[in-house]
Amino acid sequence: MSQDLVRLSISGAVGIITVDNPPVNALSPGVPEGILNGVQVFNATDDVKAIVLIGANGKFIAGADIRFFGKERAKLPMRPQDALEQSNKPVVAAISGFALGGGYEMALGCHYRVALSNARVGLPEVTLGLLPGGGGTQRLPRLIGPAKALDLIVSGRHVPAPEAYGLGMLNKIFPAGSDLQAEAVHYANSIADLRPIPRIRNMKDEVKKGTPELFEAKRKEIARRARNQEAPYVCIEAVEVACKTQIDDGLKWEGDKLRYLENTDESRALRYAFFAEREAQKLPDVPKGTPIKPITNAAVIGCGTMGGGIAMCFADAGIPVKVLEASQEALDKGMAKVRANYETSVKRGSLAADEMERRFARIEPVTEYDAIAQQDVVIEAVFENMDVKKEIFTKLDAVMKPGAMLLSNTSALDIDEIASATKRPQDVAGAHFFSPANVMKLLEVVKGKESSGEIVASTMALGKIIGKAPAATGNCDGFLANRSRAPFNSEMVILLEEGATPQQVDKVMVDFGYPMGPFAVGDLAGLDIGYAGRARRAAADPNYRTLPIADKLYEMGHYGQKTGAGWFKYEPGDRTPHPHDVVDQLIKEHMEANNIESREITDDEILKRLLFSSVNEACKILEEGIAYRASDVDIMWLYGFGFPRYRGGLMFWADLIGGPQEVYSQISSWHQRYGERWRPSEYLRKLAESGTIFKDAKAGS
Ligand code: T1G
Repeated sequence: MSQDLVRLSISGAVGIITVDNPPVNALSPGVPEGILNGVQVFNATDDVKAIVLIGANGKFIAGADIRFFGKERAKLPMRPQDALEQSNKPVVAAISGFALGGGYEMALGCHYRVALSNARVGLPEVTLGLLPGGGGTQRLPRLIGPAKALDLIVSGRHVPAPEAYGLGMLNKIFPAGSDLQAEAVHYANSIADLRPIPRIRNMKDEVKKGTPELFEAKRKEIARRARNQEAPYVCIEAVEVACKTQIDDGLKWEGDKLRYLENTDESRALRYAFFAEREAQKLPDVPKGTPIKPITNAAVIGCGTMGGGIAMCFADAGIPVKVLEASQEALDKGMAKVRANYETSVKRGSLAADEMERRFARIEPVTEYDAIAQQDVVIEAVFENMDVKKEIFTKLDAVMKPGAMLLSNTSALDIDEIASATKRPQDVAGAHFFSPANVMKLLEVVKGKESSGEIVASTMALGKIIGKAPAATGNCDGFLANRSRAPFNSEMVILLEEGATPQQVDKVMVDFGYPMGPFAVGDLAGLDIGYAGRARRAAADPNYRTLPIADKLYEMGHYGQKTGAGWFKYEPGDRTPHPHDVVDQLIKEHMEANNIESREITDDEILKRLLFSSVNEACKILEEGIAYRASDVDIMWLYGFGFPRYRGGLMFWADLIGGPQEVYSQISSWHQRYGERWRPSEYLRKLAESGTIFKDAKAGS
């Protein structure tokens, strides 16, 4: 078995160990054994003077097999990376594609590391709530120094080969497209007789730079981003251990910490999120192998905040895009905003000026529909008015080439009604971006009843191409994301009617892990959007629970930051939220008018009122088959609403705090107290009774 996953061959005096475990050469059971065997065989083969470790299919190794964490794993007589390091014949790691986690740790066990220029390396374990547990925290600081090692291990970022070479993580780079095996064998011959063999365990100088100040500064630097998390701090401590102890003691310490971290809720949640994002790509009702439409260029209708941001997504992905506005004035204004967005990134240092110019040049402003007729995909991104959208789709139907993807960025409107404005509803789908579109990763792909499998699969593929996390939904008011969020948005305001304050609610959610509190988010997005949505839902549903405090605040002209006040008050040029006396007065008047006694509302009640209301709605969405699976709900909440990733997502978190039974019991008691809006969904009741957990819940009753 392990021989199939790892092949041995000889080229002249060089033994070659090839890892071949599709799709990413993960270190699944059999692979570590195969590598260990290869080192032993070639060390016992007299004709072999040097060894190359390489991956098949243009990839090195993606790291440990994440599916096996939290489970019993075979214990090897020796870890392959240690055997590589102790080999009596020099070993060269030949890296193409990626060498990540345990993959790069194998390369650190080797004595030399060479790579193609388009490869990338890294130790991303912290993104899974782990630490590099295969020697990375002890070897990397010895190779490149603790400061640079800290940055890479605590961020988990992938490092492009040229940068990795500059950091000292690689010994040599070959041009992309080179014959890596041939180059690596040639390189191995050139170092075969060099002595002493450069083993990282013998490098003592770099770790002397590990001062207490360095580690304290790192702990301060990550404090906000790493709130409520353990792994980032363990990663810092691991590098500190590397600077203070013998490597074998450090390796043992590291291994113990890995076994601890892999059983934390934080790591379980992050590993779940990793797979949930990939599971979301799977469309049960679209046949595997459905052709993907070409996406070599694009068009966006509308160059407002959303349209401009969407255009940037294409430009950032290297795809030329035309942006169409009705008037030259609107176009100029929109393009100026796009340029300003790019200039902000350049000022922040996250984008090079020359790259900004290249991206900006990919966006071509146009004012005529004929100018976009030959584009492969067009995304309508004008304001949320059905008549305007239908008028645009009628025009698109008239001018766009046959087979073009006709997508709408609508956040809630009926995609079937939009498609009915065309003669090709099979080519229409929703591509719902979240604001700011060039930043937020979620792409909600909305299937119309006549959307073809091809358009749905192509829109999902579009999401991946432009670096988004796509997830699909059926058609309903608000689709999956906003419909599941709507009860949360209501409940937070209703809590004010009972005595909570916007600042208390926001603090609860920020302490839970959100980057911003929901009231502050409302002020940022604009309270006019919520007002329109509530009016639409109230018109459609006589039982809709209105929010008089929110409506009055809007009707008084308080739209949030854009008017200097909303739920909070803002000083000019300062986004810091301050309590808003008008809101306090509205709450007071509401409670007096309705004879409501203010009561002490606990933080726990606030958290569960907001999140359980959305769990219940998500169960209805699953029951109706609007969502394929509960983990898609989690992808929407992680990437669309900033739900803290180390809690896995709305449904995964609900499992952690008791699952369907706990949620059903709590919601049932609120149903007694508050009436219809808290009626538990049938689907939730069945989950509670069947003992199923949320994260495994699928569409249908
Ligand atoms: N384990 C198991 N499955 C994996 C995997 C892994 N490490 N990486 C990818 N897959 C699956 C993935 O679920 C998908 O499956 C398929 O491979 C293609 O993945 C001891 C503790 C390598 C950059 O964190 O970042 O080593 O959906 O769609 O876009 O110190 O996969 O097809 O069924 O993502 O080309 C550290 C995780 C592990 C790297 C490729 N390593 N992987 O991206 O393909 S912990 C990582 C990735 C560790 C040691 C520690 C990406 C990729 P399916 P994909 P891609």
